[in-house]
Amino acid sequence: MNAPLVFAPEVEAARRNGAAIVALESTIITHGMPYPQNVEAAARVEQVVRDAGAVPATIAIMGGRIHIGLAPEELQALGQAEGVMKLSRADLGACLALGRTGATTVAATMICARLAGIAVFATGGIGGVHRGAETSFDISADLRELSETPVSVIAAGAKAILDLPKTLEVLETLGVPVITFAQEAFPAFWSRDSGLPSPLRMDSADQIAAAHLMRARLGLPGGQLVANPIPENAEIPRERMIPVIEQALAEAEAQRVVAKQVTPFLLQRVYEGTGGASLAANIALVEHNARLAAAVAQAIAAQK
Ligand code: PSU
Repeated sequence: MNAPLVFAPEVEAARRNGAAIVALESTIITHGMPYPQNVEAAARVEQVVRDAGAVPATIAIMGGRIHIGLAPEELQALGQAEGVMKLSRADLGACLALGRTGATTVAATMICARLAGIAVFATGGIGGVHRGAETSFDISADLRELSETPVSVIAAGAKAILDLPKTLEVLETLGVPVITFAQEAFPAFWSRDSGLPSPLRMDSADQIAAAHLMRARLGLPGGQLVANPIPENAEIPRERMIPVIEQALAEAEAQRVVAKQVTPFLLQRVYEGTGGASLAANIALVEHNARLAAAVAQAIAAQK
């Protein structure tokens, strides 16, 4: 393979020294949060990773190359850019070939992280099975990527705008380990408890690292979904989220929002419907995930 990768100096040094690296995605910056909170949050998440003893590598596509780690000016530019492509497995190659600017979703970030030799990736929430998928067929490519690409993804579960029971069913069918950190219930992004039991539970970064490395020893392809519940002091209880989400879904249907626009549309409507509280919660949970990801990346480096 001869992928067009370019490493930020901080990431390059970490690779040379065998230091722990945590990949971070960029769709959350361009399509998940408004400017300027998106850039501020991305910079803070990078700092959380550093403070926790690992090196952050925010991934994005610019000028025909996969950037593994962004300079502060690049992050600023990306956070304000118009017409940025939202990239998944299907369009990553096309974006690079055309020299366009692209933000990587969970699926595309996993692909790039693997190319860069990075085992751990922190985000907010993965994509999943959308409600009404039985007629729309709208299932995020994030799910299949988790079954194919050996990266552990630390998220606060799947976004609660999705059909969570169906999302867990598809992950099970695809053979993706779903590990919730330190509780029995699978979390629901803005809320700690989805009301659904988690397939697996682990209580330490060492256990998560050991499970990651064991899959490789067994020759099993694919990664792991590590669901890290949002901190208690930042959560929005499920009862408060349900009507906001229902309203957002009804508007999406009325306006016939489809395909890649669905998730950004719903996140924006939920932001408005909660008077901005969903954004504060989203930022808190990403930072929380970045901290756990740094611990898992260090545990993998130590156990290797
Ligand atoms: N986490 C967040 N906000 C986001 C996302 C994750 O806190 O916006 C992005 C991720 O990039 C994820 C994408 O891959 O949402 C899912 O989009 P879709 O449902 O179209 O696959």
